[in-house]
Amino acid sequence: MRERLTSLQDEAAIAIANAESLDALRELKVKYLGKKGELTSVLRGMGSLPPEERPVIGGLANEIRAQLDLLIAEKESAFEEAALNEQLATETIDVTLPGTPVKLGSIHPLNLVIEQLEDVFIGMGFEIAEGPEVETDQYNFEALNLPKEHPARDMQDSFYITPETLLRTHTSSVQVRTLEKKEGHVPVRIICPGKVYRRDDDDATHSHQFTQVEGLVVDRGVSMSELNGVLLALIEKMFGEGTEMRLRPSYFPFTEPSVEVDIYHPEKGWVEILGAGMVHPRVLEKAGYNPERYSGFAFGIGVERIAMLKYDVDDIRHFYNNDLRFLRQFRSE
Ligand code: FA5
Repeated sequence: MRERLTSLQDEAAIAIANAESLDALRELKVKYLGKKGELTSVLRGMGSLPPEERPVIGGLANEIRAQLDLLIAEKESAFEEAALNEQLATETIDVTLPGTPVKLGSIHPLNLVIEQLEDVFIGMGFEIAEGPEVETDQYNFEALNLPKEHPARDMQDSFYITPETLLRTHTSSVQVRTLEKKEGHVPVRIICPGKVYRRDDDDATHSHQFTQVEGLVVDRGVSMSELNGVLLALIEKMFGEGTEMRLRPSYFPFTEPSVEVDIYHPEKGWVEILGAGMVHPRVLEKAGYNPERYSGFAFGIGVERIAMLKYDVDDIRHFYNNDLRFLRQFRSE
């Protein structure tokens, strides 16, 4: 039996050494070491051995199994390494090849202008406030000194959702929300960028949905000259030093006095960009601020108008059409 085992060992060792593939190796493993393999079948004859020889033969069989296992494992890893080397050789990546270009978008010009306005006002100590686009009649009109049936409501024809809820017609609704939040404390110094909606007919300079940036300052002793200074700083930062600005007397029920602000464009002439004024005492009072003690100014900037002047856009509708030929021009900003 000893000879059978050693000759089996030699035969298996040669076969393993000559195996040409991983599959062949696996077959050899089954053939020699498997449950129905040759080593097992030799060992089945152990019963016929004298009892004192059994442990010796058993020990030899185990040694042979361990040795063949080792040979197989070594050969297996040699095959695996060779396969990996081949894969590495055939699949090398040429890092000098040009990559697939990633298509980069651009910031929308209206957002560009909003970001620039935010920078200007944050530099002057303003904070950014927010308010809802679906607004109550109370905040959009009533609290701004615009009771129902007030003729000035016609200046801002609205999209109503219910008799008491509408799409806000201006960002001025955030004025009262901010004052209420501040609960009578000063200073109040905020801007609020956002979308607004009106039943205006669309044309080259008007849209039924557009963007405003509201501003509000309330403190002791705030004056019209401070408003003038803030507007001048704004216009110089946005359009460059020496840009001409003019204040025209106007009317808003929530400011007194009220002005509209135009800037001069060499080709377009005077263009209105915002409405502003000193906060009406009644608005302060309704929001819990004593108008004897505090005063303030507010303004509402038309973002599209600024963008049209700054980037020479001749039709407001370009901002909403998502034409890539238009939008790509703002890539490098
Ligand atoms: C108002 O909306 C006031 N809430 C502004 C204000 C705020 C006054 C605070 C006083 C104090 P007005 O309706 O004029 O005002 O709009 C302000 C700006 O929004 C205009 O100067 C203009 O630049 C822009 N605008 C108005 N209507 C449209 C429209 N249909 N399409 C595009 N821009 C518009």
